[in-house]
Amino acid sequence: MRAFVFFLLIISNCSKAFTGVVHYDLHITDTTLYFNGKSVRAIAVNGQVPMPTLVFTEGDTAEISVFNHLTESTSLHWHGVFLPNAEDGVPFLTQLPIEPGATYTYRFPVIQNGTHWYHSHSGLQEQIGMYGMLIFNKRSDDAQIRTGIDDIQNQEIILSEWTTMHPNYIHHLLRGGSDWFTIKKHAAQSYAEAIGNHALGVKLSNEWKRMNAMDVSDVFYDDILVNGQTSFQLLPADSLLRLRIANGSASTYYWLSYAGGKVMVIANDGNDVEPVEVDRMLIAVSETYDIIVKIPTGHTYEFLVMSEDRSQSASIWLGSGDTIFAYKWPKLSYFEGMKMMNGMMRMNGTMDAMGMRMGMQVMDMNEVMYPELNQQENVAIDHIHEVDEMQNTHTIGFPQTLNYSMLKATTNTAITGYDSIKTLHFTLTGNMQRYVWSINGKVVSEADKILIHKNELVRIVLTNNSMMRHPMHLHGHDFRILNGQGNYAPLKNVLDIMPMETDTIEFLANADGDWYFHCHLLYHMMSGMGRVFTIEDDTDTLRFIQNAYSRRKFYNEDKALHFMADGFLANNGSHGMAMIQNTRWQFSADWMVPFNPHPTYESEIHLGRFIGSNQWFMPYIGLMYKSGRFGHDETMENIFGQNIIDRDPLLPAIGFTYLIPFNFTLQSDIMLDGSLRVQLMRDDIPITPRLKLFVMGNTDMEYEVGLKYVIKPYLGLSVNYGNMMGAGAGLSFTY
Ligand SMILES: [Cu+2]
Repeated sequence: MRAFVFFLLIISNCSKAFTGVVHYDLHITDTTLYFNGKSVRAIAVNGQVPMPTLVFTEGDTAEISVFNHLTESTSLHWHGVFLPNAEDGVPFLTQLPIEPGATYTYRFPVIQNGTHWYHSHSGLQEQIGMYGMLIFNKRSDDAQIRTGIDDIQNQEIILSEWTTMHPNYIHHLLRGGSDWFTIKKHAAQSYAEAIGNHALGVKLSNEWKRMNAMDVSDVFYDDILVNGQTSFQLLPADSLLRLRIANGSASTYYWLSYAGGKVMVIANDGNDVEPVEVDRMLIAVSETYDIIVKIPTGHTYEFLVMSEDRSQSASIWLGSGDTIFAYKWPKLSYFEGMKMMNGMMRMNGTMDAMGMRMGMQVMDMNEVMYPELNQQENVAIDHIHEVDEMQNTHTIGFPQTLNYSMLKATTNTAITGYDSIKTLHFTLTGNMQRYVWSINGKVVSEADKILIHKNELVRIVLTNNSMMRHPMHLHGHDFRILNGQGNYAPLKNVLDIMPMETDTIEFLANADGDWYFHCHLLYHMMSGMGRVFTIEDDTDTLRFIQNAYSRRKFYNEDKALHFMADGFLANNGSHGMAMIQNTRWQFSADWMVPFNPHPTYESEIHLGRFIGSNQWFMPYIGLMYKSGRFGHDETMENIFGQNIIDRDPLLPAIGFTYLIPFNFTLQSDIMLDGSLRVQLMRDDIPITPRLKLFVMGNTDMEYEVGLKYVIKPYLGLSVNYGNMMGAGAGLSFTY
C-alpha cells in the first residue's frame, strides 16, 4: 500500500505539471418526458436525461458549475471519487444545498481513473433523471495502461428505471406497506397461487413466521432504460467493444447477459481487476463494471439488461445482420424462494444461516428461484451451448455467474502504515411492513456519528439480517473487500450484500471530513439505513458542516413524518383509519360510522411507539369514543346471542398492539373504567393477488369480516359484514 500511496503522490504531483482545469457547466431544469404515451415530470441537465457524460483525465482539475433552475434545492455527488469532503455533494453533511436560482461550483483534482457516475443527493431527484456517467481516463503515459484492454473502443452505458409514478408517491406507498408493486410484478404470493403451486404449507408457515410476500426488489417500474432509451443499436468499428456500465437506478439490480457469448470483466467500481470471463453477471444499484464483449461479423447480438425481479428489460443491439437474441430469463419461482427463507427465519424475526458461512455473493441464495438452473429444463445452458457451437468455443456445466470472490486487483492493495485498527460490526436490519431500514436496529438520526482517527485502518464486518440485498456505499474512499484474494483483494466503493451473508471490508481513513456510508437503494437510504463516519486528525470535531441547524436538517431525512389513510365507504356506513408516523412513533385515528337507524359511532385515537428491531410491539396511550348506542336501556343481541358491551362515550385507555404469528394484530386496551378489551385483526389476507380478506373480532363482542378487491393503489371494491354495521358493499380507498 505504501507503494500505492507513493504512486498516487507521484501522479498528483505530476498532474500539476501536466494538465489544467477541465470545466463543465450544468444547467438543471424541470422538464416533461414522454414514455409509452404518458407524460411525467423529470429533471433534465443541459436539456437531457440522463445527465451528460463528464470526461476527465487523471491529473486534471475538475471544475463543474451547477446552475439550479429548479424550484427546489439540489446537489451533486461524485460517486466513487476521492475528493475534499466539501466537494462530496451531500446536502447538510458536506455542503448547504444549492438553492433555487443559485449557482455552485464543485472543484477537485482528479487523482484516480476509471468508470464512475454522479447523481443528485437531494431527496428523490436521482429517481427522475439526475444521474450521469463520470469517466476518468488514464493518462496515455500511465504505467497502469493495459495494452490491448485500455485501447479498445469505449461505450458508456448508464442503466436506470423509469416510472410514470411520482417518486414521492412510490416512497409513500412503500412506507404505507402497500402491496401494489407486488401485484404489478406478479409477486403477490397469494393463497390461491400457493395452492396452485402446491405450496400451501410453505405459505402458511411463511405467514406463521410473520413474513410478507418475499421479493428481490421493492418497486415496479414501467421501463428499464439504457442511456435513457429502452433499446438502441451500436455499430462498433472493431470486433471488440468495452462497455463502461454504471447502474444509476434508484432501486433495481440488473442481470447482464450477451447473445454473443461470454463477457470479460476488466474493472469494477472504477478499479481495474484481472480479466475474468463469465456468462452472466448481476450489477447492484450504484456499482460500475467495465466489460469487454466480442462482436463477430454478420450478426446483430443482443446485450440484455434484465431487472433482477425479471419484470422489465432493455436491450443494446451490437453489430449488424441477422439478430441473435439473448436468452430470455424465465419468471422467478417465488414459492421456492419463500420456502428457503422459511427454513432460515426464526420465530423471533432473525435469520439463521443454518451453519453455512456465506459471503461475497458466492452462494446466491436467490438461485432457488431461478428456473433456468433447474436441471430438468436447462434452457439457459442449452442456449449457451448453441452460441458456443456457433463460435467454436466450449462451455461445460452451468453458466458461469460473476461473484465477488472472482474479482482480483491488478496491483497489491494491502494496507500498511496505519496507526491503529478500528473494527465495526454492522448488522443490517429492517422492518418490511413499516419500511424502516436500519443498521444495528438504528436509523441514521438515532445513531451518533462514528469518530475515526485519521490514518486508522477501519474494518467493517457486515451481516445482512434482512430479507433483501443492500448495496452499501462508502463516500470518498475505496475499500478492500476481503474475498480470499489476499494482497490482491479488489477495491470497491459499493458492497452488495445478500441476505444471510457476512462480509468484511476495510479501508484506510486518509481523508478528513464527514463521509456518508449508506445503502444505495434510494428509498432505504431515505428511511435511514446508514451511518456518518467523521474522520479527523484530533477528536475536537464539530462538522456536519459545523452547526446544529445543518445536523438537524440532515437527520430530518429519516425523521420525516408519513401520512396514510385507509377505509371504505359503503351503503351500510364508513369505516377506516388515518395515521401519521415516522421511524418509531405512530399517531392514528380510526372511525366507524354506520348508516342505520340506531347507529353507534366509534372512534379511537392512539399515540404509540414501536419497540425493538422487529417493530412488532407498540404500546400506546389512547382515547376511545362510543356514542349513540341504543339509548340507555336497549340492548342489541348479535347473531351469536351475546350482548355487545356498552360503555361510557369517552374513555382514556392504555394498551398495545402486537404482531402475532400469521400477521394478525393483537390489540389489548385497559380503559379508565377498568374494563379490558382484546381484539384480533388482519386486513390483508391475500386470497388472490388482488383480493384481500379482512377479519376482526374483539371481546366487546364486535366482529366484522370483509373482502376487498384492489383496482388501483388508492382504490378498491369492498363488501363487508359485521354486527355493528350489518352487510354492505362499496368502495375502499387508500392514501
Ligand atoms: Cu438497503
